[in-house]
This record gives sequence, structure tokens and C-alpha cells, in this order.
Amino acid sequence: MKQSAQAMTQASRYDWRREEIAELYERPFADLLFQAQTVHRQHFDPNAVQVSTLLSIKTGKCPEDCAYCPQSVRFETELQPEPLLPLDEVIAAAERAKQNGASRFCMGAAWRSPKDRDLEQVIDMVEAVKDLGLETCLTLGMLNEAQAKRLKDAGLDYYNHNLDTSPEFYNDIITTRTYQDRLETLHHVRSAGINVCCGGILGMGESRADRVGLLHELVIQQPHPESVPINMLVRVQGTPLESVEDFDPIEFVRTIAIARILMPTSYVRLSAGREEMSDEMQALCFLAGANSIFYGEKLLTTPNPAAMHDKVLFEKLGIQPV
Ligand code: SAM
Ligand code: DTB
Ligand code: SF4
Repeated sequence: MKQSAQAMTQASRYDWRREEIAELYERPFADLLFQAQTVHRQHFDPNAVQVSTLLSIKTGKCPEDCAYCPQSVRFETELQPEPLLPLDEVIAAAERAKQNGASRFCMGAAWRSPKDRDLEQVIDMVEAVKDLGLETCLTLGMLNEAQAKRLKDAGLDYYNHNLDTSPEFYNDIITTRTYQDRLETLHHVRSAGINVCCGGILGMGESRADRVGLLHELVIQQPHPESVPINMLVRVQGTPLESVEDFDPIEFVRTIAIARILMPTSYVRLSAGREEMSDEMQALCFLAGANSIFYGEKLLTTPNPAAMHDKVLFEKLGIQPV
């Protein structure tokens, strides 16, 4: 069906039904990308991409059993565990990230949930990174109401906590905490007034219906998460998902486009998995409305494209990092 650009203009909606999202997946690729690009241009500069840098502040020995994750204590991976980093190392990494053009610094810890005394040390890090003029983001696992408030008072800008997949597929991936636990943490973060960063992972062997289910859970959140990371699984040896099949790049781009259409004012982040993506695929993702990336040689524990490669790619595409 033909639609004018005007008819495609839409305000944020929270009442999308799964069937409507499934229909978007069925659209011809060119129509879907045109719609996503039209929505994108209504809310964002199409040639600007937000740049965040990640740092693992506590690595490995995590008690959870997330089947994708190299940091779980239950899987034998080549990961070198490391306790909570000292403050000066975090500041040095944030300074480097700033010099390289990042506007946000995201600190991740392999915890099920932070202990209160750990939280105080992390708060020192948030304050120091803010003092450098960077936005701050944390991902520390589950938070209770008081912890979320404490982080808000410390000036934290964003908290990342992913839903990862659909409620139906979730139990195939994680058994040590529930989908409801995740929704509760998101509720505490939102209620405390911290910006929400929430997305998922594609390529874990889920079905398209599961991708629809994940996007549906994201879009019914009111307001939508400010930042929506779409990760492509990084298959790590030793994890239960080490040998799942390659994920179809076209299906990945479609998912980015649909996230853009569903959450028109959110930043959609092309997150983990870029090492495995061609420049052409990444260009399609930007065309589909992705407008944020992780920048720097490492994600948390796995490789990311070299900063120089990304600089050249941005130049070729005329993209301005912000
Ligand atoms: N432990 C905390 C938690 O799980 O919320 C914070 C760190 S955890 C590594 C943050 C997110 O990274 C996970 O929710 C997951 O979406 C993503 N992630 C972890 N391993 C991944 C992998 N191998 N490929 C893609 N994304 C991954
Ligand atoms: C997110 O959605 N992706 C980032 C960030 N949030 C914390 C993490 C990706 C991790 C990839 C596997 C690793 O490097 O350990
Ligand atoms: Fe632990 Fe987070 Fe990895 Fe799950 S994703 S095993 S909670 S570090």
C-alpha cells in the first residue's frame, strides 16, 4: 500500500499491538526503510550519530547465567576476571574517551545487583566522569528503589538495563532472574528520574515473533526508553550460544527500522556486533534510523571496531559524531 510522507508522520504511540509490529516486518524493504528514514528526519539530524564509550569497571565472576554472556561464572570462557577498578583508572579511561570524541561514558559491572558499599564507590566514579563534562551511564544489574534514588541524587544521567528478548524466549536464555525483575528495575530507574537505556539482543536463535515481542515490550513503556540499544549477539567461545547460526543482516536492519518507527524520538543504538558487520550493513542501519554507536576498541570484554575505522566510515558517510 502506498503512503504519503505526511501520513507517515506520527506522534509517539504506546498502544502498538504485536500484529501491527509483525506487519511492519512484512513490508517490502524499500518501503520500510523509507518510512523509517522519514520518521527519523522528523525528529533528528539524519547525519549526526551520538557516540558513547564503554568501560567494564568490574569484570567476570557474575553469578547470573545469561547464555550469551562471557562474564558468567558458570561458563568457561577465556575471560580474565577483574575486581572493581580503582577510581584513577576509570578517570584515565574517561579522559581518553573524551579526547576521542565520545559524549557519554558508560560503565558496566558484572553484578547481579550492586551491594550498597559498591554503589558508593561507583558514585565516586559517576561524579568524577561528570566533572570531565561527559554524560554518565551505568549498567550494574538489578537496582532497588533506594539505589535508583541514590544514583539520581549523585547526578547519573542514564541507566542501562536490557530486556534482551521477548518474555516467551527469555527463559531459554536466563533462569536466574525473571523478566518481571527486569521490568521492576526499569520502573525504579524511571521513577527516580534517570533516563532509561533499554534494548535487547538479536541472533540468539529467537524467532521473528520473539523480536516482535521484544519491540512490543519496549514500545509499551511510557515514556519510551530514551536510548534503545540493539545488540547483535557476539558469540563467545565457552558460552552456550557460542555456535548459534549467523544472523541475517537484512533482518537486523529491518529491526532497526522498526525500532525507529515505533520509538520516533528515542536514540536507537547500533550496539554490540559491529565487528561482524560490513560498512555497507552499518550504513543501512544508519539509513534505517540508528543514531548512536559504541565507539572505542572494546565493548565490555569483546572487541569493537578500531576508532580509526569508525572515523573513516563516518567521513565516507558524511556523518558527524556528537
Ligand atoms: N550485569 C549487568 C546486567 O546484565 O544488567 C550489566 C552488564 S551486562 C554485560 C549488559 C548487557 O550487555 C546485557 O544485558 C546484554 O544485553 C549485553 N550483552 C552481554 N553479552 C553480550 C553478547 N555476547 N553479545 C551481545 N550483547 C551482550
Ligand atoms: C548494551 O546493550 N550493550 C553493551 C551495553 N549495553 C552495556 C554491552 C555489550 C556487551 C558485549 C559483550 C562484551 O563485550 O562483553
Ligand atoms: Fe552477569 Fe550481566 Fe553477564 Fe548476565 S549479562 S551474566 S548479569 S554480567
